[in-house]
Amino acid sequence: MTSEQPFDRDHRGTPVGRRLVLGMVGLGALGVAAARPLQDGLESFLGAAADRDPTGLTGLLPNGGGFRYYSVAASVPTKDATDYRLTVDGLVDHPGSYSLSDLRGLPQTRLVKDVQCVTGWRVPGTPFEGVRLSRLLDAAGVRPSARAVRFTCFDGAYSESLTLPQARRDDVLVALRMQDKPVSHAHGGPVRLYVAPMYFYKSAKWLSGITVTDRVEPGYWEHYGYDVDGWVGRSNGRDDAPTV
Ligand SMILES: Nc1nc2c(c(=O)[nH]1)N[C@H]1C(S)=C(S)[C@@H](COP(=O)(O)O)O[C@H]1N2
Ligand SMILES: [Mo]
Repeated sequence: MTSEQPFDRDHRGTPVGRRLVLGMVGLGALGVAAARPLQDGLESFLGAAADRDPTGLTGLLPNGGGFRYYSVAASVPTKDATDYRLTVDGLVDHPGSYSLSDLRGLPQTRLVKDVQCVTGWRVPGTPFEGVRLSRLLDAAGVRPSARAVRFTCFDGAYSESLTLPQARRDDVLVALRMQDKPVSHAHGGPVRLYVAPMYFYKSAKWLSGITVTDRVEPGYWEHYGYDVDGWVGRSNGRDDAPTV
């Protein structure tokens, strides 16, 4: 199957807040010594946003570890063990919700693979750890009419989707840890999706909802032309080396 060129290869056409942050991250290329004063300046410039989102902006320069920060929402609330919930609903026999400690109490799987963004950047060998999505689906009792899974986020804006066979893969995690630390707010913590074989836009940050559906509903970036089946190296008109 041939895929069409996404018309928005650079994740453009998004709200101001994200552009501002991307501009800031770009300064990391100037190096540690140059970045420090620039970062201080940007932090005061970004004061209003930082007030609303105290952990989201500051850890990015100069130690981002190769990752670029993305959010389509101008600000994202912070959630932790006291108020985080992950709901599972839709075409299941047992809808419910998980707290962070519920998720921590389930068997954890650790994977170490490259991360590839559809805009071109790649980060080698990144550990992700969490609960297999298939375990949560099995616990919920997926009904026979189900075909797909939709993911929603507490940023109030982003969404993603997978077919049921994709969602049941062993390398798809509800991730609690990234780079051997709890997933930080900037990286979508406390809980993000991790879809190892697909472009990183599939790995929804700030995951708050898993809804089992009867058909794939294209996610946020897919409405802008990205492939729903976002296999690294086999979609979006790209030929990157696979990540798995
Ligand atoms: N909620 C949410 N999840 C998201 C995004 C986003 O904007 N919002 N961006 C996606 C894209 S395009 C990428 S490359 C990665 C970036 O993850 P990072 O910020 O941890 O580097 O998150 C993905 N998940
Ligand atoms: Mo991306």
